Amino acid sequence: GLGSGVLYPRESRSRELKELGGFWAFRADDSPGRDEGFTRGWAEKGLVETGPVLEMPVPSSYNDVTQEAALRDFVGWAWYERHAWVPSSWVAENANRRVVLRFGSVHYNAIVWVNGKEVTRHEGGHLPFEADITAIVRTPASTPCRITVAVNNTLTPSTLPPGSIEYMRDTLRYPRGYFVQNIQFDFFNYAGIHRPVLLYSTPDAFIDDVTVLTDFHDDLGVVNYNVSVVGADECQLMVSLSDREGHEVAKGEANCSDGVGTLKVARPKLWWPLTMRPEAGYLYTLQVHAKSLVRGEQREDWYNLPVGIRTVRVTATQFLINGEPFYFRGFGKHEDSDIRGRGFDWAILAKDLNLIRWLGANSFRTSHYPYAEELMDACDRLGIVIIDECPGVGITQPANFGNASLEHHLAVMGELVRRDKNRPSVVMWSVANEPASQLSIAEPYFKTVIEHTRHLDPTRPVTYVINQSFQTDKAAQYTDVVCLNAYYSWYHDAGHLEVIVPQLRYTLDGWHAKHGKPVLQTEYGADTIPGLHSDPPLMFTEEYQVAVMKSYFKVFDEKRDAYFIGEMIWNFADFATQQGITRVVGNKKGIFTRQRQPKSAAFLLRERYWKLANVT
Ligand code: GCB
Repeated sequence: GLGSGVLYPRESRSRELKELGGFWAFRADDSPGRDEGFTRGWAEKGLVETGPVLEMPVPSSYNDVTQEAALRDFVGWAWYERHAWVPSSWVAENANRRVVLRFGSVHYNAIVWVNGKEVTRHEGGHLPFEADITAIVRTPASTPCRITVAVNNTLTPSTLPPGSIEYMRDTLRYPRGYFVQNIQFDFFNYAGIHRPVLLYSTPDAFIDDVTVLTDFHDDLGVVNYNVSVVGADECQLMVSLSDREGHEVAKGEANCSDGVGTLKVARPKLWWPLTMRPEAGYLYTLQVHAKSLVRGEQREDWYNLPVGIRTVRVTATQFLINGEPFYFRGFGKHEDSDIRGRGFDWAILAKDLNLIRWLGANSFRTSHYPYAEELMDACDRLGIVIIDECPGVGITQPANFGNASLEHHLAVMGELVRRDKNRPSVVMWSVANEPASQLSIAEPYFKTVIEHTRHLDPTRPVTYVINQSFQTDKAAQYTDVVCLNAYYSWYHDAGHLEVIVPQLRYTLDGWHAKHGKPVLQTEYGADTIPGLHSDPPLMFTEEYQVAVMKSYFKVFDEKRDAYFIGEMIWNFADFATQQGITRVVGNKKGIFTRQRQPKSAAFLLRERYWKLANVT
């Protein structure tokens, strides 16, 4: 629940962690009702004891790892299990520690058992959740505990993203039991344990959450902190801020009962986006030290939080970071790669970061769901600016605007803000991508979601990404920035490059005139099969993608000094989608292939982004 923090687990003097990556036992429940795991007690009896298992890597999507089409397209409960030793120093009688089992993300619904006892459930992929399992692993100590996870990727009209199951009962045309999962978004619905699983341990009186808000005036940096400690009868907080070299630049104390205070830093080194200053992504470290009493005994806990001092503000025409106009040079991305699907991978992460820097880009949008914390950490460090999007993609049917949808949407924004609130890289929240914002119901719906998000975090602008026209959209009035997706000469006027300039000009001007807000192009592009060539350009060739880009650039440059605050091409790399007649083994709008090799477009974008880096 949201009653607690979800701090990224970091080692410290008082905190230890243990990664549970590697092979887990795995079985997809292909019984007709997909319910055998529950009726036959797989969690209670053990997965290995109740049937055949595969070895499944964690983290990874399970879909592309085997040769089985049925597993690639599986819908329903899939089960994972492994054993793990809990270090005895964590559970010894006088250890006075707690043991937490944490999942970086599991898609979509998850139920977790330890030694056959349910310890937590979580709805929704892409966000972390955890369970305090101290009581269960303490007895009997010195045996490995058994961790079982059931994962269900079924989407409904009120999940985020939404979907629906359609049963085909006409047995003349379909085999018995045939059904399809209809999804309302353009990427493959990968499933499994997608991000690292950890066991970690803290003292039983522990730092549960830290929130920082930063500001600066003239030559004084301000770091407001709010710390909550759980499990202590009494406690004192010592906080100190040190610079990159480890020198303390400010310190303070607070009583845990309120846990708030302000640190002041003379001549602060501000957090700047990549290429805006020679030194980008400057991070201080906030060391939080809690000294507690539990039943008269002392406890100490330490947690170190990276802190970037920066401000974000939006005017009618500009996006300001540290008071200076910021122009987004970026793209939409996906967490997507061969074999692992949406599974976290350090090598893919490193490659993507290197390509971002190679391009001279400074930003991206986490289309269309929150990305791994390991990536977010790197962006904080490197000065890469992020529009942080929740999984609100495909909200296109009236059935997706009901109370259950809204409640879940609000809860997801709560979880997202709780996870990413301290990140300097995150400069804006996106609550949705291309919703049916022309519907009347969209107006109160997005008013509520956006106001809720602003209430959770008054310091960052809030937006959603629009594919409606300025005449039909009903909810942009509630956003801080107008974010637009458009595919001129692609989905409309296919092949007619000459429509791009007039249509884009008309649209950008129309949006700005109507709302008096800065406008950002969050998507534009063209599918491109690498190696296809034609001059004059034809759709799907590398030349066509380049020609589309050049036409957009013309208008972007016209509007840049007026109200136009940035460009994000769709997409960084090719990515997997569900099968369909418009997708040739996936969406091919990447400027890189799925294997991260450049198409012609990548070189053009690189030239442009570096040129813009030097003028903006
Ligand atoms: C969009 C969507 C994105 C798609 C893209 C496309 O507008 O936001 O998810 O992949 O168009 O290529 O059609």
